[in-house]
Order: sequence, then C-alpha cells, then structure tokens
Amino acid sequence: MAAVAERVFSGVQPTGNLHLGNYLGAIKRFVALQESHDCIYCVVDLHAITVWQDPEELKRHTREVTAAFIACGIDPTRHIVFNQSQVSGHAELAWIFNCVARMGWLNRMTQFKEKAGKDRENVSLGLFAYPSLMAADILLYKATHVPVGEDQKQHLELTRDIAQKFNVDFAASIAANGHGEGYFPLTEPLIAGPATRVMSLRDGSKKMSKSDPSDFSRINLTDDKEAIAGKVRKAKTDPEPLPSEEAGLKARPEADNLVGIYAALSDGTKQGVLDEYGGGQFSAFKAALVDLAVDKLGPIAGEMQRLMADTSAIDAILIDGAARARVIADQTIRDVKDIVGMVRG
Ligand code: AQP
Repeated sequence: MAAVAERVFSGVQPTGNLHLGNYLGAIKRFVALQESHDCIYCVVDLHAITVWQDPEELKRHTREVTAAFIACGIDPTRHIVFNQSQVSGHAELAWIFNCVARMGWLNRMTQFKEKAGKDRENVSLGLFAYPSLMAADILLYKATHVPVGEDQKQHLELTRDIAQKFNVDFAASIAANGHGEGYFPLTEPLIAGPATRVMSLRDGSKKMSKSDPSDFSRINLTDDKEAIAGKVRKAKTDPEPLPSEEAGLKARPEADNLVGIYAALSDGTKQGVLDEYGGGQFSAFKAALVDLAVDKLGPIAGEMQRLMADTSAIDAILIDGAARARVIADQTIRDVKDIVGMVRG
C-alpha cells in the first residue's frame, strides 16, 4: 500500500436539532483533531435525504450544522468544511462501491434494521445503500482516521471491507496505473472517551437521537439554561446514591450516562467524576451537571445564533470548502475511473 498522509474525515447529517450526543461523540472531537491532522468535515445532505426531508428545512439544517461546526471551534480556513452534495464525487464513488459491496454485507447493518423496522418494503433504496455512500465519503479523500460515535462502528468496518475488496479485485489494474499494491487506505475509526454513546435522558437503553419524539430525551445545542436545567432535573435516575468506583456503574445505565456526560464535558474521566460525587445523591450531582452543561454549551448556542443571522456568509464557507474538497475528490475519481476501466477525457 502506498504511504498516505494522515487525514481525518467525518460528517454530520442535517436532519434536525444537533444534540449533546452529536457534540460529545463527534463535533467536540473534530475540534481537537484539528491540531494534529488535516481535517475534512462534511454536512452530509445526501445521507439526510435517505429519509424524507422538507426542502426548506434541509437547507436550514445544513446551514445550522455548519454554524454549529464553527461555533464549536472548527476553523474552515485551516480545514475543509462543506456540504456533500456540492462535490459530485461522493455520489459517483458511491455508485462504484455499490458494485463492490455485497448484498450480504449490507443486510447485516444494524442501523438499517433499526431505522427500517417493520417497514422494510417501504423505506428508500438509499437508506439501504447508506453505508456504501458513507464509505465513498471517507475514501474519496483517502481519509485515514474517522472520528465517530459508537453507533457508526459497523459502518466503519464496512468501509474497510469495501476498500479491501476494491484493492484486491482491481490489484492488477491498481499496479498497472502506478498506485503500487493498494489504492484505498484501511481507515481507522476513532471512537474513544467517556461519551462515545450518549444515551437518552429518558431511557438509558436508547441512544440520544435527533429523531426521538421526546425533546426531554436530549439536550439540544441550542437549548438555553432553563431548558437544560429542566431536562437534567427530569433525567431518569435510580434510587441509589452514585457509586464511588466506576465498576459500580455497571447495570445502572442512567447513572453511567450522566457520569459519562459530565466526564466528557469536563475533559475528565468517569472515575474522576466519581471521586468527586461518589456516595452523594443525584440532586447535588445534577445541579453541578446543569452548571457545567450551561457553561460549555451556552456560548455555542449564542455563537450559532449569531452565525445563522448571516446565511450568505455560511453559504460562502460551504462553497469555498466544496471547491477545496473537489480538488482532492476529482483526482480520486480520475484514478478510480482509470483503475476500473472507464474511458475518460
Ligand atoms: N447519542 C450519541 N452519542 C454519541 N455520538 C453520537 N452521534 C450521534 N448520536 C450520538 C454521532 O454524531 C455524529 C453525527 O451523527 P449523524 O447526525 O450523522 O447521524 P445519527 O447517528 O443518525 O444522529 P441521530 O441524532 O441519532 O439521528 P437520528 O435520530 O436520525 O438517528 C456521528 O459520528 C454519530 O456517531
């Protein structure tokens, strides 16, 4: 495999209010990686339309996710921020990957099973092919590292399978075109820290999610102090005091979730949180969690609001990012067409 520079790629869907799970599992970690890597952060609107999106809402959410990226500290001048549909290479490479990936692989994807539920016959073909588009997003830029929440682990494994199969199927052509032993890297998922899977505040067995009908299940990045306080106060807990050791959080999903959120927001560890609050009642801990969440999220909400007041400035960032992304993407598409055997001008 030819040596590749380390490059980070990740995406967020413009499908609704961003929440604490998106922030802790993904965006906060995107920000940190800017110091050590070249980063490409994408608002994945092609993924969003795998389920119905109102056209006006889709535009608003696309700009909102962009505003959130910037408000959280992503620098679109040093790194690349854009929306997926502005770079046609995502869809082109996804089609080629649809012809590399096997039905059996896609049939095993748990996210599809969860999202399609009992209505499998009626969901879009795009929802089924979603992981193939995700592999294209990542491999279009030959990204070596992808920061995501735990829920995306299986899709990252599929991305590696697709890269591997492409490299093997086309090995002779890859070599003949001067790319050595393999064309695509085997991307590493970056899933780490105390909040890789933030759970619903109402049910510790369910992931915090944009599509949960209960707004009390999640903290939105745009929630104000009153909303955050109300949601944390009402968050489901159990009658026991907090344990002093991390092992005591096992089989206590709601307590584990709140401790993990506190740890991630404060850049600490679950054990560190328990050293401070273990043995105490939830009420004191919840009050501290409200203060911490308001302290960390308040400025983000304010900045998002400021940025959203000038949508043409947000659009300009996306247009500029797309132009820079296209330079990398177009080269990959040219290479892939040569490797696969497509005549091009
Ligand atoms: N609860 C979560 N905990 C940790 N990370 C999470 N992510 C999402 N939910 C959690 C991570 O956020 C990134 C962007 O997610 P997305 O918007 O692309 O897709 P999603 O997983 O579909 O988000 P939702 O909120 O769960 O939407 P719905 O309700 O539509 O299913 C990803 O890195 C993801 O891992």
